Amino acid sequence: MSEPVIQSVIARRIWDSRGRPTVEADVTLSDGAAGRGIAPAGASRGSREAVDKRDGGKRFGSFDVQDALQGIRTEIARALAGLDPFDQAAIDARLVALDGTPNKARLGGNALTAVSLGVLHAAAASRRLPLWFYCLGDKPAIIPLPEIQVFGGGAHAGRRTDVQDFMVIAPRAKTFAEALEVTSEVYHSAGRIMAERGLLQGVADEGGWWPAFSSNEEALETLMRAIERAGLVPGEDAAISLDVAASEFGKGGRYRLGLEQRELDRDALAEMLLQWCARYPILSIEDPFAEDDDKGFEQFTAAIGDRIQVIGDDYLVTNASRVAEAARRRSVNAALIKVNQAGTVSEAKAACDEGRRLGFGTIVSARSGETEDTSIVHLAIGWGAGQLKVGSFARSERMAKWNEALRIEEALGSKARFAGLDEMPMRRRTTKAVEAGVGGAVVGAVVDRAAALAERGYRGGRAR
Ligand code: 2PG
Ligand code: MG
Repeated sequence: MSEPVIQSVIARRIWDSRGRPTVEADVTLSDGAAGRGIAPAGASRGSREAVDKRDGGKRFGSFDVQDALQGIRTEIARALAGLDPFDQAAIDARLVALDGTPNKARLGGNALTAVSLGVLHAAAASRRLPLWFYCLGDKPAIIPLPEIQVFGGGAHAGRRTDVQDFMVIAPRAKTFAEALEVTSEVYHSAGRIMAERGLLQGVADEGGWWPAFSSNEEALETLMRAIERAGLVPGEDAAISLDVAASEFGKGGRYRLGLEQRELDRDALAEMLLQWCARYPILSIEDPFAEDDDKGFEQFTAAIGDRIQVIGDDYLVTNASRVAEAARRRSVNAALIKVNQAGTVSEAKAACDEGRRLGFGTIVSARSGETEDTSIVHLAIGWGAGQLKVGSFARSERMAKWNEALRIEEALGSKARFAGLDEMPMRRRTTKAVEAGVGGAVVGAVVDRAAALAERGYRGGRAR
């Protein structure tokens, strides 16, 4: 029997977790197998990301996607008909060439993402394999470490805090299931504390508690109390991970903390973050500086990259060349991986592979605008990423993904290894890009101060 080819691509508008239009593509093969791809949407985006095609105008807050759908129904459907669905690289190269722009603006990153994922799903369906298995092949399976949001701020919560995500990681968890148990306790304990303090205002875009704090650090303190209130030891049972998303409030080396009504320069922001790392059990910080601040990233990673994970999100935009350049500069030691930031499955996988090759931590991530689609969980396992970021521990567009990971972990049983902290760059250490070293004199002095603070304030995973 001959191998199947792509027969049809159908596009429709569906609605995302913010109630905004998004693109869904159904791809059918000549053997009857079908796959569905859905584009998520970011709110805090890097300027070098693939651009979504939106209609503008008055309808649906200018977010409608009729033009993107039209491009799929005409040009894209015609171009893919008859192609080999198992050659994802060729499919994606075809999509990129068809679009013809550096940022996918003509056909839209949302259109390309949905179609690219749709083809991948159809190919897996044709082979009668779950997506994770189709992507993994004969490589060993690693169940990723989850980082899960407790408070959501920044662009996801009316900028009630400047820092966007306050998350937890469960360092002692032996399984994904255990990591979720720890998270559940911390999440609900944080909600109870917020209620008691009269600060409970509902949830932010990714399901984390909508913060009503008067400083960014108050969120960290509350998170510490939440961990303790849950009967857990901060730093041991539950550690902290931040997404500063600093491009949202900084440019040209200057940073405006709206909540605290103050402006910091690069060194002052570094000092604040290093002090937080000394006072709180922080294991990971994403986008600590704005996307244009190479120097901030370099100095910060030199100062603390041997102890914590420093992730580039808006900074790297899931681009393999930017990952390689960041490794050369030693400006981060981990890469966030989002398919729609690159615009196709193959480009996102290339960024993930490049990160793995260079000893980086790699974190497959959802967007703030999501759907019931659970593809990213399969990709995280299929690509051996080691870490997974999906948002918080509420709302079904988030829980669908955590639950999917539980099912895959169960299906794999003893055949899978839970990554735990092992896939974080501090543990991997396979590259010079994450070697310890102290950068500029300013940051060097800050590190000494941070070390002194660590002695006094925070030690061995226990707050004093
Ligand atoms: C991020 C993501 C997910 P957004 O910054 O990492 O939290 O947010 O999808 O809005 O870019
Ligand atoms: Mg981010």
